[in-house]
Amino acid sequence: MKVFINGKLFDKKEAKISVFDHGLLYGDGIFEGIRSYNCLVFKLKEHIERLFESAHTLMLDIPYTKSQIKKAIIDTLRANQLRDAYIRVVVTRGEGDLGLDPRECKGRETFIIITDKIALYPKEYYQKGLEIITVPTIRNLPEALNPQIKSLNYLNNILAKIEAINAGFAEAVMLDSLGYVAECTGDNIFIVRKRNIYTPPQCMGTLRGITRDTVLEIAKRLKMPVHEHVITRHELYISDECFLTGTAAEIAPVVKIDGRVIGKGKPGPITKLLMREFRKLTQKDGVRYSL
Ligand code: PXG
Repeated sequence: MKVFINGKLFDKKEAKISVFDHGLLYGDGIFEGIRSYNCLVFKLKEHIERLFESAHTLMLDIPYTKSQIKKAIIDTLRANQLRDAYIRVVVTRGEGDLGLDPRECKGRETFIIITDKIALYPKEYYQKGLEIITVPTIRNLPEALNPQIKSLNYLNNILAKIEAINAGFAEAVMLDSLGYVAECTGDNIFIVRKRNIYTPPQCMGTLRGITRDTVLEIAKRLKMPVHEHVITRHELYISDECFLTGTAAEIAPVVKIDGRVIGKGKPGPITKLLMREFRKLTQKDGVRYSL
């Protein structure tokens, strides 16, 4: 495997950065998780835009233009001969000294692209649906560390993931400080009730997921009523269908939440329709590259 670091491709074994990198020392950096399907990079523009938005708020200078990043991603995919890939773009504050002050990172920011084969969730998750739980750790407050910044500091989500795993579940629903549903540890959440589709508004302590936005677009195109609206736990429990969205998960049906069966206890018809439409889109939309 070849890894892109600051303009050069390295073999996996040689792909190393400094222990003084503030990405490691403080989680001071940002990332994007992107996918390509059959030589089409899905929603590349949107991912690069979100990367620049995260960087803007953190006052992190990305040492490349958007089009240079696009080219670097495609060059790395080609170097690895990957048709279907998971692409991780990481920008850290770079090498500094042992102090928080970002001004001490005098070198360039570290820019990394790792591409690999995709590690999908087990197939049965998609056929049978997931059982998930709400966990005690609340999602970061937007006033503290806004979840819309896709930063290298994922401890908030990792704590929630640990709580789910300890309880024997694969995924956690995180609530906000008022007890409303925010999102899962690496996915956004949707419910369907009486043929209406609901997802929490992006201001409610959630990442503005690109898969989330894609699902909203698909649903609107199919003339399904969609609502970006606060969701309570009660509304989760009484929903007819529930599903999660994310670049890694795509659309994953949920059939049980906190022991309550959702709908008929199997992936619902609207979820399955959206899964099919999403799959179609990934096969035809995107930035094409040749190997
Ligand atoms: N919420 C959170 C907290 C996320 O981290 C999403 C929602 C979904 O966003 P997208 O834009 O992907 O629809 C994410 C995305 C990984 C990985 O390797 C994590 C994500 C995406 C891809 C890979 O852990 N998180």
